[in-house]
Amino acid sequence: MSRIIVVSNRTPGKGPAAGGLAVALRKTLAEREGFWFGWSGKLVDTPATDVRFEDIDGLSVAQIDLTRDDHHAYYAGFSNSILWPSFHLRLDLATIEAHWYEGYRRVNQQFAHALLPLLKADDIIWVHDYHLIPLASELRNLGARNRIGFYLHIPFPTSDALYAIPHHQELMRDLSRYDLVGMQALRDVAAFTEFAEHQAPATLSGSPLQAIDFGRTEVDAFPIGSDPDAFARLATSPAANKMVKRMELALHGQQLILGVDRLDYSKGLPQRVEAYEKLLANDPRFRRQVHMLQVAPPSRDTIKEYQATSDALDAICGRVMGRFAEPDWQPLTYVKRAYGQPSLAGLYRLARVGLVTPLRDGMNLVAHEYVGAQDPEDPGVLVLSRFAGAAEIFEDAILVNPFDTDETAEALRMALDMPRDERIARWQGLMAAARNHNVEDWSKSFLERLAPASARGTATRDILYLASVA
Ligand code: ADQ
Repeated sequence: MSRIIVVSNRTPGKGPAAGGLAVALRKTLAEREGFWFGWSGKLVDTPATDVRFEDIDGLSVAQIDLTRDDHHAYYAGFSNSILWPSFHLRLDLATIEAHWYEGYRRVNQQFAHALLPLLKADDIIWVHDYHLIPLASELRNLGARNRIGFYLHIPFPTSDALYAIPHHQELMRDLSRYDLVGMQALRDVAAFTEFAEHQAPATLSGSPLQAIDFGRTEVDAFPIGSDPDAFARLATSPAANKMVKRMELALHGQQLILGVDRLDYSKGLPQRVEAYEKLLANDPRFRRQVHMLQVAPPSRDTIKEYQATSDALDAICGRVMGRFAEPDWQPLTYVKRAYGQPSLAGLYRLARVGLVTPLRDGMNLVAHEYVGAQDPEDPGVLVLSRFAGAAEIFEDAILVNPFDTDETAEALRMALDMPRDERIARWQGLMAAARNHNVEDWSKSFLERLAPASARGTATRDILYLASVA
């Protein structure tokens, strides 16, 4: 059987804190052989292509170092100040510095040069996420003929947002050099298709036309998930119980509304707290009866837009405290740090409402984890943004428009007032959906589709899109 080579910006670290994705891919690599390739986390002064292999808890990991300047242009620059905001439809938060593209390209070239000598002819390569869109092109330019797949963990943008990205046509051409492109949701595949169709030569004039040929590229939705049964077990583990006991003491019987996110503007955190403020303002019976806990560890905090989101969240949490807190009651707790999975599982299980309201999200694994951790006899309610990929899967959640804080406040009221029978019925639907989309099946189905046609016994679907290159 072919080896699997997983490539991502960072390789998994030591210790048990790995998320579902790392656990599932570790398992795949253990069954199939292969290694995980990525940046070591180390910054150096001169570019290097030498690769260090390391065994990390039984996983074979190959790492390279990057120069400080390249890393800045590639990671904080092109990836997270241009691609991330544009793909999340936040062009207002994008910073466009043309030279970052060169650093982005250079790092992808460096990855390709370092990876190529490690490859066997029949290795299957699985590249992850927006940092590495050009990797297949760079490998193919060096002569690699392997099957190469790409998985986009974040949403695919609408055509308008894509047009705003410098070098977007090169990026689309880069996508066409993969054999398989996987996206989170059907809406992402539809956005990709729309871009490809709008790029038809007939719609443009006055520029030299050149086709981007997607004839050898399959594009499909492969919604990622978690391991909901593992979360169910974790939620009743001693470590989770410890957290539950701590929180129960603090709650004094109040119902818990829980948010768990990286501190990122895509997660809709200020809007979420505003919705909670409206709940308390509109319906005074909830005061002293509910408590909101928002866990949001800082991420990418060297980027100024992230600092601004953090400031906005500080301000609105302060406003809600000032407006509703009493000497002996606080309406909310805001914790800016990460917790281990057992503690999170305990919090999920305790929460009457899982409030997952990103403005836009590829999938959102917190929604999956919340569902997995519930008590089947007395489950909580998932309030979910309709702009998360998870909304395509979780029909039994209360779906909201996170920009409409009145609607979210009303969803909170419904969730808090929901009778147990309805909570159980909804949760059963949610848990079935979470199991149907578990992360292990996700990994298997992507790799099955990426296997050579001879190994699958099916012919590659033919898709041909024409596009123009100005
Ligand atoms: P993220 O944007 O990071 O992932 P998400 O899917 O919610 O978002 O995954 C977050 C993971 O981090 C979860 O496993 C969660 O438990 C963990 N996490 C979040 N807050 C935490 C905290 N305070 N402490 C500890 N752990 C915390 C990107 C895309 C998503 C997509 C995933 C996977 O943006 O849309 O679902 O990749 O493809």
